[in-house]
Amino acid sequence: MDQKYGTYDYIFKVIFLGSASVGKTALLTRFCDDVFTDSYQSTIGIDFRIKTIKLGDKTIKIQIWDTAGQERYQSIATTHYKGTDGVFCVFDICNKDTFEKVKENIKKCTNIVAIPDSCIFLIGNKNDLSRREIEKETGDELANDLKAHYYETSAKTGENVGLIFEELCKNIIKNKNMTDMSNQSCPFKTYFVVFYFCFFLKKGFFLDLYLVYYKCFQKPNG
Ligand SMILES: Nc1nc2c(ncn2[C@@H]2O[C@H](COP(=O)(O)OP(=O)(O)OP(=O)(O)O)[C@@H](O)[C@H]2O)c(=O)[nH]1
Ligand SMILES: [Mg+2]
Repeated sequence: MDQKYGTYDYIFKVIFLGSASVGKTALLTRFCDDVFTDSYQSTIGIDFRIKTIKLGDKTIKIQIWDTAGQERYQSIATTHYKGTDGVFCVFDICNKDTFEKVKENIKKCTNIVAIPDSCIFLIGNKNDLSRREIEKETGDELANDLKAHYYETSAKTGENVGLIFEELCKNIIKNKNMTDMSNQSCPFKTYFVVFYFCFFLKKGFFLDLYLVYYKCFQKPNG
């Protein structure tokens, strides 16, 4: 279903989660500005950017929230989880500790907002480095376990950075369309049952028929 708001078809809220220094801000900066810096400046609290992309004939505005990995800012981050459509949970493939925090990071978010499994992406970042501690298969296994998707990226080279945003947006759209369809089919079934109930009771049949008809065709999800 089209959601036309001005010059774009969809607007989604996407959030980056993960331990400190895994490359959340670097991925965001690579995606929004196509630049990378080697210096590390930890995010304080939370930050956000907006980027518009084209997916086929649809224009999608993505509101990207970048949380701080440092523990002392976690309470600030959790207040911004509401309304999230999709999640990138990032770990550093060269740092096992950050991989072991993944489940905890996802749980903190999904305790506050319900996010479909298909809209949770596990991201193994820094795959330009050779000193990896987490193999690709291990990342895949955890993603399977979480029923999430797994991608390896490099904010440094830009590998897969555009792809993860496109794939996440596709999944969010797919999920929203499925939800719309199930919301629309249900009221019709309900009114159909009410109609037959009225018919067999033969009480005020024509009035009931009129009410059922009116409610069914007035609006799809009324
Ligand atoms: N080689 C390499 N270095 C990276 C990559 N991504 C990030 N870095 C480096 O890792 C360090 C941390 O990156 P940030 O993006 O600031 O990490 P963060 O996850 O935002 O950290 P917090 O804001 O503290 O939560 C920086 O020095 C980056 O240059 C990558 O893909 N490859
Ligand atoms: Mg950061």
